This record gives sequence, C-alpha cells and structure tokens, in this order.
Amino acid sequence: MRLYADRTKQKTTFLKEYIMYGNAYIDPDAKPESEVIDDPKKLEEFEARIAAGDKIEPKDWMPHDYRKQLVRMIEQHAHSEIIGALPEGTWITRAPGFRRKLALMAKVQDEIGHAQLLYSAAETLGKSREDMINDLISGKSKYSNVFNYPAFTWGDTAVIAWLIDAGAIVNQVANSKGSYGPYCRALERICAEESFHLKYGHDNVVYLATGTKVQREMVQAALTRWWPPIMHFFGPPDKMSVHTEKLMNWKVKMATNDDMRQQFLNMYVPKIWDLGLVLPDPNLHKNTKTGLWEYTEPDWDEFKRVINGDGPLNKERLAVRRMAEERGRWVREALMNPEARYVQPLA
Ligand code: FAQ
Repeated sequence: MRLYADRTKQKTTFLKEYIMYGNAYIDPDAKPESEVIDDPKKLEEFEARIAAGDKIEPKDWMPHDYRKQLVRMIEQHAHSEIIGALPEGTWITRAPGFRRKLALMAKVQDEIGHAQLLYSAAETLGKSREDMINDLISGKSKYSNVFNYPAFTWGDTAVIAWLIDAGAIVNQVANSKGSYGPYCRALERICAEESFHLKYGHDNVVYLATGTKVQREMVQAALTRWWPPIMHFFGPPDKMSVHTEKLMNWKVKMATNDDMRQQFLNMYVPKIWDLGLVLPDPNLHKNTKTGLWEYTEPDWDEFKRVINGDGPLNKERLAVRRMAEERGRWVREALMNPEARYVQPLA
C-alpha cells in the first residue's frame, strides 16, 4: 500500500484502490515507513494514556510499532476467522439432520462476519483490505495453526465448535479489555456470538459422548486428534514468545500465552473428564500446591512447521481462498463500476 502526503493524490488513490471493499480509513497524514521516527514527547503521552486505561482511537497519535503490531495481530485474527470457516464449512452438506445443518450454517456464517469486523478494525490502522487478502492468499500472513488440520468426522466439528471456540473466547474476552478501541469493540461482539458457538459445540459433544458406542468412539478419536493443535492454539510458551512483552506493555494483549492456556485447562479439562472422555496426555494434572496445570509440552517443532505453511492442509486452505477471490472478482468489479446502470430485464 502507498500512502501520500498530498491529500488530493491520497484521495484519488483511496478511491481507486480501496473502495472495492469499503470501510477503509487510511490515515492521510501517515508517512511511509522509512520516514517514521516516534516523537519522544508524544510517546511519553501515549504511554501515560495506556497506563491510565484510555482507549486509543484510529485518529489518535500512536507509536509506529504499536500500529504495526496491531495490524499484524488483528489481520492474523481476521484471516483465522475466514480460514476457520473451512473445516466446519465442509460439513454443512453432511450435517446429521436439518436442525444441526441450520445451526452449523449459522455458525459458519458468523465466523465470516467476524472476519469482516476484524478486517474493518485493521483497516482503521492504514492497511487496505485488498492488501490483507493478498498477503493471506500469497502465504505472507499467518493465521491460526488449528485451521490447517482436517475435520474427518462429525465428531471433529463438535470438538472444534466446543473447544476451539472456548479457546478463542478465553483469548478474546481478555483482549477485549485492551487499549485499541476498534479491536476491543469488535471483540466484544465476537465474544457474544462465540458463546453461542460454544454452547452449540458443547451440546454436540455431550450428545456424542453420551450416545452409542460408535458415537462415543468417534468423538473420543476427534478429541485425541485435536488436543495437540488446541494446546498449540494459545501460542508458544511465554519464554519462547516474541511479541508478548511489548503487547502486554501496550495493553494489546491482556494475558500471556501460558496464562491463557492455564485458564483454558482450568475451565475445560474438568468438563471433558466429566463426560468420561480421555485426553491424550498421561501427565496432565493440576498441581494442588501451585494451582497450575502440568502437562507434556506439545511438539513445538510441529507448531512452527504448521504456522509457517507446512501443515497437513495449509496449501488446500489457501487454494480455496484463492479460488473464492478469483470467482468473486467480477462481482467486486461490477460494484465498482460507476458507469454501470440498471438494465431492465427482457422478461
Ligand atoms: N497460530 O510472540 P508470539 C478463532 C505466531 S480465532 C498461528 O507468542 P503473539 C475463531 C505469532 O503470530 C483464532 N501462529 O505471538 C474460530 C508469531 O508470528 P509472527 C485466532 C501463531 O502475537 C473458532 C509467532 O508465532 N485468534 O479461533 C499462533 O504475541 C472456531 C510468535 O508468537 C487470534 O488471532 C497460532 N496459534 O501471540 C473460527 C487472537 N500463536 O507474527 C472458526 C489474536 C502464535 O511474528 C472456528 N491474536 N503464532 O510471524 C493473539 O491473541 C496473539 O497473536 C496470539 C499469539 C496469542 C495468537
């Protein structure tokens, strides 16, 4: 994306390049990256605002790196929602029964809606939606590790809707109390919808876990498959995390990766065990002295491979998005054509 100091040129560029997706707020005063040096006085004032718990809004002054980090994180989150619709989306046609089909369709539609909210929030920081989509389909941007695994059975969709949504809620409830206004407001709405997803997923898991032997085995196998990616979902251990310290100082992230993992284990392991399901980690237990869960570290080399493009389904997931982008191009072009007029149909 190019930003111009000259407002007229900026406006022309905006119209040409960004109107396609709408919602863009490209800061006309923003300078190209190489020119940015944060004013120490402004930085001090900004940090005082953060310490006081203020919300930062798009037109407020913000350090260059704060903006950059937010774009990275919100964009990855938006991509995760849009790619996250795919594993469950493939089950819409195969959902067992009409009611479950309706519920699953609504859930998948919600996830796409979350992506829209998040792309809009990221646009307020100066990156156009088109650039974000291009970075997704070219493989430049990351998205959540979990969505690179297949949903083999209906049991997988139940585990995703219960436990991945549960993990997402732990993360999002914390971060909705953060410092950047548009992201926090998007997260509040997203959390309300995700809590329905979680109930829907829990209901599906309970149904299978208390059902026939075949249903029980199906949901157990799904849980066994999904457990390591779920443990990865909260990010690398704090001692390996690159961004946590800075993001916590700026109140963008409101809990560390390990804290979020612990919160999730605390809330959901007892519920999983109550259903008589078995987690594939014999070392998993709560240390009564520390109050913390102890577990076998998941394979962090696998995590790195998956988030860097080499998971079981990364290529397929991006190919689907590329196809969607191509097939929707004529619609976007038609919407952008200012000369287009309504043509009376012949019949
Ligand atoms: N997957 O230094 P950290 C959902 C990357 S929404 C992929 O610890 P940070 C809804 C990280 O980007 C799920 N990559 O990073 C749904 C960084 O790489 P970079 C998405 C990951 O930012 C449910 C590197 O590792 N939620 O599920 C992951 O401080 C059901 C170093 O890591 C969000 O995005 C990962 N799991 O903490 C939809 C929430 N973890 O960029 C459909 C917002 C880490 O330097 C169905 N994001 N990496 O190349 C966050 O809260 C944070 O970004 C974390 C990572 C906690 C994900």
